Amino acid sequence: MTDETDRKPAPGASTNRRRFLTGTLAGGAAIAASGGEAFAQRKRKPIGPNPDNQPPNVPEWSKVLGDGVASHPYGKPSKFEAHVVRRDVEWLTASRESSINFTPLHELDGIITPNGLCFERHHGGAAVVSPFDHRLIIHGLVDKPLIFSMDDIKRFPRTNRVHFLECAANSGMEWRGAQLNGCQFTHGMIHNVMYTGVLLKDLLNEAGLKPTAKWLQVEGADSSGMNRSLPIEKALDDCLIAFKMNGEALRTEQGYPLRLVVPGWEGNLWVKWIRRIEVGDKPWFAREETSKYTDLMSDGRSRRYTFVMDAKSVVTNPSPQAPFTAKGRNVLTGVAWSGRGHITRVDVTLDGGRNWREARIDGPVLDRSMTRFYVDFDWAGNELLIQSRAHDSTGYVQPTKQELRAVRGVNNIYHNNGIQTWLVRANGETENVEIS
Ligand SMILES: Nc1nc2c(c(=O)[nH]1)N[C@H]1C(S)=C(S)[C@@H](COP(=O)(O)O)O[C@H]1N2
Ligand SMILES: [Mo]
Repeated sequence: MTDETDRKPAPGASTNRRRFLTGTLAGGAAIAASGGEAFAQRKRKPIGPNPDNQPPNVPEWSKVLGDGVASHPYGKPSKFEAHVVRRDVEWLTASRESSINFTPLHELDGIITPNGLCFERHHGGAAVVSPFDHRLIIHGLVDKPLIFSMDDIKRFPRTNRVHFLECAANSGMEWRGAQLNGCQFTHGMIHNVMYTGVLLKDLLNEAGLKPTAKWLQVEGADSSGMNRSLPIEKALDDCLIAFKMNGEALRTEQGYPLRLVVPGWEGNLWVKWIRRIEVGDKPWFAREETSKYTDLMSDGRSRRYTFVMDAKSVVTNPSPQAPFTAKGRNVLTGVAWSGRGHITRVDVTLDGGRNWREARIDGPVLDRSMTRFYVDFDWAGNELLIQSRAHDSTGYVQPTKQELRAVRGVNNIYHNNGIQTWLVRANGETENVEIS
């Protein structure tokens, strides 16, 4: 078996990461300006109302036959939903291949992210991998090294799990203050999907772990390799090797034909296009380009092993990209999640934290999954300062940004789970702000 650990990371991979950091922290003014422009464009709906199609008239679509069943072998969203797309921010990273786009959270409801709208994070672009030639190799501290084809993997017992995947850098641009005007950009490095796959534990047991096995090095088949170190306890606990998302094959962008699912842990460990697992007795951090996934503290020390994503929430509507359009009856909604368990409660304030009320949770409440909440209320047209605060099954309560900064400083971009504030103006216009 060939050992390919000496493969080079994608050209410029580490410099891109550095630029991501400086671009973020230095470019505050530019960020706010371009965010506003993009916001104005998004507000213009591509297709508007037409009174000829409204009562008492007979609308045009009632006068003609619709498309036949052979017209759309694979269905797409209605043309009226063309604005519901992943979006990226051009200045954020130096290249399109080592980059990121964002889930349009403000356009979604329930808890499942549709496959075509799941944010993408690549370090070497999205690899197009043939399932006929793809193999998963398990070697290192095992009794017998194994090579699995896709068919081999699909013969193991399957399991279905709904989990969120959040990039550790989600909300990272907001560490120093409110920056981006829209929850798509402040919180959109997350998706929530039902995975079908097999337990990683079953594949490891098939190879037979040696008693000295402590860490896995996991590698993807894309040009970045995305080598990550995973402790054996987590691998044997609940990790999946998944081949389906929301019932259908993984999308190319999400790692087709095979990805690692690491419930509750930061996104960079969820290796896509997974091709190799080397079992070892120590972590490979020193060799990892992405070992910079550590949290730099104000005193220059860094937090490491910050694998778990703490409880977090965001109000998706209203938000800068989805303002209230009328006074009176309105639906406020959002999502909450925790990498340590399930969401037990979400509080919402409309007046910047003076009064809190418990939001109504609706839909499935699952372990390490997004949970949907609502507040149904009458808006008098007054200014609002909206926040949400998540509680999880460990008793943890989502902190304010001030509380986070007091502990971690501001020289950081990872693991920002602080409470988000939206300012709703009397005309409905909604802005990303911070209050102290
Ligand atoms: N092979 C490979 N796996 C990868 C990456 C990558 O670039 N290559 N990016 C990681 C990071 S940093 C994140 S946040 C998630 C993003 O998963 P998504 O693209 O499905 O949203 O994939 C992870 N797995
Ligand atoms: Mo990430």
